[in-house]
Amino acid sequence: MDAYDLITRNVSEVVTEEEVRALAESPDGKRAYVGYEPSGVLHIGHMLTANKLIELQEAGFDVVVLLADVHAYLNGKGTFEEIRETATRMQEQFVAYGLEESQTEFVLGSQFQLDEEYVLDLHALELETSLSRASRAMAEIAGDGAATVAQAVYPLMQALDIVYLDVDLAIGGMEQRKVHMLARDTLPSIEADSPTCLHTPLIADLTTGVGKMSSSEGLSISMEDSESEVEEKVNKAYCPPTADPDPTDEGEERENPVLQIFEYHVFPRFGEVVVERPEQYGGDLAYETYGALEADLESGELHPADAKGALATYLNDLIEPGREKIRQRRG
Ligand code: IYR
Repeated sequence: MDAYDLITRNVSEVVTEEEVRALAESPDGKRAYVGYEPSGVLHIGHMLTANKLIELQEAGFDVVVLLADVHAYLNGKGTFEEIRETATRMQEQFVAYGLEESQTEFVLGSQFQLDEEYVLDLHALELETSLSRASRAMAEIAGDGAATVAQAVYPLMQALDIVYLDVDLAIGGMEQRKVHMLARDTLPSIEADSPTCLHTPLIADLTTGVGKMSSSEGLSISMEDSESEVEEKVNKAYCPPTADPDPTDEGEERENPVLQIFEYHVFPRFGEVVVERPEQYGGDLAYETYGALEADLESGELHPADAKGALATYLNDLIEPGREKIRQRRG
């Protein structure tokens, strides 16, 4: 796989293709980053952008993980002390999950976001941005309810982080795209370059296939789940024999979350998949590509229950080393 294909594998959007192609020509030493509001438990949504960071490390990028403590505070996630403590735990979990510690720079937002120069640049961006644009950018990050002034400042700080962390590539889930578009439009006003961005897909809600999986609502799989919890959750997942299910009666779009997790988590990290089946049901099935597995589910060759059994096994393999490290550190 060439560098461009590795960089863009499984992404929903690149902004812009031309800019990413230019980065792919000499990725060595280029800097890519993702920012996360600290939360104690690494869940499958974090793991999706982390998979991309691992691939970017393979492609030669230096990776920066921003533990966005000030952002979490502005988004109402708790007191500063609580958020700081969770940031430390989150960093440990990322390393346990597989981010190479020696190749990853972890930065706490408050280390640079309170500097005078940063704050003055922030005010310059505030002058350039309407409240309605800022709150639209936050719609998918802030959740429901009336936006606060803090939530309007948030996306401008996220834009500025790209400049202050001196990164060449900003990564985020699709819910971050409007913040990144705002950054592309407003950063030139402070004589900074428009950032190049990659957006990863969102995994649908596990039990309904509607909307996006969230750790605060519905079922989410996390690094702290036990093996049996992972099995139970995957068992409850929505998995019709197609990658393109019909909308709900209310007209809401549905996805197949089991297939999405195979595509975005299992194949990128394991390369191939073996679905174990007793001889009487046809014996094991081996897949070298995601497409082959999807085709078998659609044709009926692979039963959803067998697909779920295999998915739980692979997910458990993926999070087991991290679980073990978390256990050890807690003593
Ligand atoms: N908005 C992110 C957190 C975040 C991301 C970046 I990239 C930043 O520079 C700052 C914050 C979230 O929703 O978790």
